Amino acid sequence: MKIDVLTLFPAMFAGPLDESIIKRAREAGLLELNIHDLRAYAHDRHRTVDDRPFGGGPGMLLKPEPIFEAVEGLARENTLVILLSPAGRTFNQAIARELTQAKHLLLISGHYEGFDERVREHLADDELSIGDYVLTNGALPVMVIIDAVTRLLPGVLGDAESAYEESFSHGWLEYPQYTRPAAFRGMTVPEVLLSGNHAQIARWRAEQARLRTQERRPDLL
Ligand code: JCQ
Repeated sequence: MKIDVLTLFPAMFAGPLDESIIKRAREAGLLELNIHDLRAYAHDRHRTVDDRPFGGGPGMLLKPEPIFEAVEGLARENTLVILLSPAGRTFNQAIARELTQAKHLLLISGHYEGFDERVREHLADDELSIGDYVLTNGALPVMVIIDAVTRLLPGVLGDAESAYEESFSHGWLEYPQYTRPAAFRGMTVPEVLLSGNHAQIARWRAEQARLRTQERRPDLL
């Protein structure tokens, strides 16, 4: 998969996507990631990317010209253009799976000042939020999407890492887990897990997962 990112804060992307599983995916050629500075597409020598809203009011808006020209330069026939902002549909695991089907994503990081509406109407295929809170800009949401999608690409995760996906995609929270020592500072591991009775262990885990889901995330049941 190829992912291009358009942002006012390219420096924020150095670090998080250069570690661990995402780093491995990039090195293996499973993910080709390029970060683009929106200011590079500004027209004037002050590299202006925002302006005041028609009709008045506080704040500034991202001007349409730099974003349109950036997208026209970066998008291909099969590109999915996605805006990140609190006004988008809320990202989840099902949307992450859906995005793995795309050959090319172009993710556009919003800003607290907002987009000119023509960007939404004529450029974007979709608009995503990562949750109901407000951030200073869309760089972190873009990185969240890249992380969630990349780990689902074929060949990125090893078998052990894939197992967790299974349990979450079945819709229940994980059951409690323990490793050695069986007794630590007087805190002990549930007896059933030490019993060697695998059928009983499976029943206990299913019950614990259901109880925990009922308690913490009844919306998932
Ligand atoms: C994304 N949840 C929160 C903030 C406006 C118009 O674009 C904007 C983008 C942002 C940054 O994104 C978020 C966000 N999902 O705050 C305001």
